This record gives sequence, structure tokens and C-alpha cells, in this order.
Amino acid sequence: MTQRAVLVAVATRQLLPTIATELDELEALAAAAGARVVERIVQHRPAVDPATLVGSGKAREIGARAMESRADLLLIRNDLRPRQRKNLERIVPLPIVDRTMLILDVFARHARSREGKLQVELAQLRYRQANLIGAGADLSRLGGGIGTRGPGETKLEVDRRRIGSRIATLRRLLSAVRAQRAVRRRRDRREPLVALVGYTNAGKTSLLNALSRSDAYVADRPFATLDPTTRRAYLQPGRYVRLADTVGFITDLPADLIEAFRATLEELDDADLLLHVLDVSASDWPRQRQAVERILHELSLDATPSLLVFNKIDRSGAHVPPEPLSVCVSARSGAGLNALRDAIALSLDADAKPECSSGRRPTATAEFETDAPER
Ligand SMILES: Nc1nc2c(ncn2[C@@H]2O[C@H](COP(=O)(O)OP(=O)(O)OP(=O)(O)O)[C@@H](O)[C@H]2O)c(=O)[nH]1
Ligand SMILES: [Mg+2]
Repeated sequence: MTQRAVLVAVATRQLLPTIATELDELEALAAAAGARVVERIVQHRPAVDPATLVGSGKAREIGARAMESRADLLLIRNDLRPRQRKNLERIVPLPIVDRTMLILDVFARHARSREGKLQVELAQLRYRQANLIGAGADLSRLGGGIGTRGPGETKLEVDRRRIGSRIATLRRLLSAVRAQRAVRRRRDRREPLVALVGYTNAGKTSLLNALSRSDAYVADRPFATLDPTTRRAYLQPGRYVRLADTVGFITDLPADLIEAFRATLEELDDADLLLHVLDVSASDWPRQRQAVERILHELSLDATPSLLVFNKIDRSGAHVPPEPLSVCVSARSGAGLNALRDAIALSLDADAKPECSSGRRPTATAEFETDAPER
């Protein structure tokens, strides 16, 4: 059952420069969560209204238009304070779903592993608790709870206690799962670990598949990968690496989500090399790059050696400026993959022998060669 959503955004001074891309991105997230955007309403104002987010007149207009278009929910791009949410809910009697909830919902729908599911549930409950959100605005967990209103105040109190104890249980279960995984990881320490990181939909999994001849799940939608895998990949005769896929990043990743991503990203702490995969066919790839670099910084990963991998160069119009420590590839056509294998090998070598390096790491430049069959 596809839910009908009205997308609302306040184009503040801060959001204005990227508003068009932001709304497209939100629409793609909505689709991945099973909702269809039937209307977009953007209000231009320097800052959000402290009481109702949009102005109160605008809020009434949104209510009327939502009714006309038979919407099931409001999707809001801006961060909402609990008070703004409450006031807005009074004017527009529909569940309000903000961007964080939407992303969590995509996760909840698509997580497959036990750890993935536990992680998402924990993040959802914490977010709900911190933002005083009732059960009404839940897209997935209640099997289409859309239209059912949140519980009344007293019920909410009871819920809050129950949520608290569920959070404690989830934490316990997760730390057990993680301890098991840490043991497995230690046993697995033979070949260098190379991790694919990057904006969601950049082509990380496609690249993992191309380099390791596997068929992990790939899709043209945000957050296709939620349960990442590690595969063995060939570099040069007699030389292999372990290649780890990761969950994609996105702009303004809220703290609760970083926390949820954390466990999945633990692997990154052990990585010998990061491959930062960029989709150069996306018009806003520089913005995506910035977002990824910011998150890597928050995860304290700036010190890990990294290579930029400009992906999707097969797409017409993909323009890539020359840059040090970068390789241009197409996971789809296979172009540039040999150059990438060589660049990975060189980076690992440079890193393994710091005393021999002159302080410069090797630079692999764009080489659009056709790959010879290997192995
Ligand atoms: N044209 C073209 N499309 C590509 C290339 N690499 C990946 N794609 C497509 O881009 C989309 C996303 O690819 P994925 O490999 O799932 O991307 P990802 O980075 O793993 O995405 P998430 O796991 O969702 O974060 C899919 O539709 C792929 O087929 C490429 O080199 N060229
Ligand atoms: Mg993926």
C-alpha cells in the first residue's frame, strides 16, 4: 500500500542554496519507504517559525491542500522541535514524519540481519523518546499506522516507560552481537582490509561486485545496502585484499543515525585503506563529497589513508576534474578497474613502508583502459 505524502520544506537562508536537490533526495527516500509525494509545498522565509515551523497561516493552507490531495501524511524536510511538531499537528491533523524518521523507516523496511534490525529499532525508539513522538507517525512498524493518531498523554507516559525498558534490552542484545563479531574479526586478520565508503547510491556495492566477482544487492534507490558484507578481491597475481562494503552516507546525518550506523561502521576502524566512491553523474557530487568527508571526520577516520574513486564515468556528461590520489572508473563497464587495483596496491605499499616513502603517496591518474581478463 503506497501512502500519499505532502512534502513540506521551509527554504531558510541555510537550506535555500540546495533546496531543489534536497527535495529530490527526500522524494527518493519517501519512495524507498513506500510513500509517494503527491504535492510539494515550499515556504521561503529567512528562518523557521519557532512555534509552528511554517507560519501559522501557511500551516492552515497546508492542512487544506493536504485534505484536497487526500494525503496520508506530512513529510517535513526541516528539523522539528517537539513544540513545533505538536502545534503543527493541531493545525494539520495528519501524522508528521521528519527526515530522520523517514531515513530510519527506510532502514526498518529493508534491514535483514538480526543486528541490523536491532540497531534500527534502537535508533527509532531513542529518536521517538527524545522528540516526544507518539506511535501515530510510524510508517512501517505498525503496518500502515498512518491516519491512526498518536496515543493520548497518559498512554504516552506508559509507552515511555515501556520504551525505556525496551531500549535497555536492545542495548544488551546488541552488545552481545557485537562482541561475537569482534571475535570473528580478530580471527579474520590475514589480508589488508579495504573499505568502500561514500554517499548513498554512489555505486559502492556495484564496485564491490565488480572487484570481487560477486552479486551483492544493488538498487537505484537510497540505502540499498544495510547489511554490508566483506568479500575477497584480487589485486595482482598472488595478491588479494578483503573488501568491505558499508552503509551509504547522506547529508545532515542526525546524531541518532550516526549512532545506528556506528556498529555497522566499526569495521572501518580496522581499515587499512578507504575507497571514497563518488557518483560523478550526480549534479551535486561535490556536495555529496563534502557530506561524506564531514562524516568521516566525525567518525575519527581522517587519518586513515584514502583514495577517491570517481564512479559512473560511463554516463554522458560526467565531468571529473583531475585530482591527486584519485581514480576514474565505471563499475558498470569495468573501465578503470585495473588502474584502481594498481592504485590500491600502491597505497597499501606506501603505507606499509613509511620509512621508504618520501612523504608523497602514489598518485593514480585517470586511465580509461579496457581491462584484460584477470586470474
Ligand atoms: N551508469 C552507471 N551506473 C552505475 C555504476 N555503478 C553503479 N551504478 C548504478 O547506481 C545505482 C546504485 O548502485 P549501488 O551499487 O547500489 O550503490 P551503493 O553506493 O552501494 O548504494 P547504497 O548501498 O544504497 O548506499 C544502481 O542502479 C547501479 O546499477 C556505474 O559505473 N555506471
Ligand atoms: Mg550498497
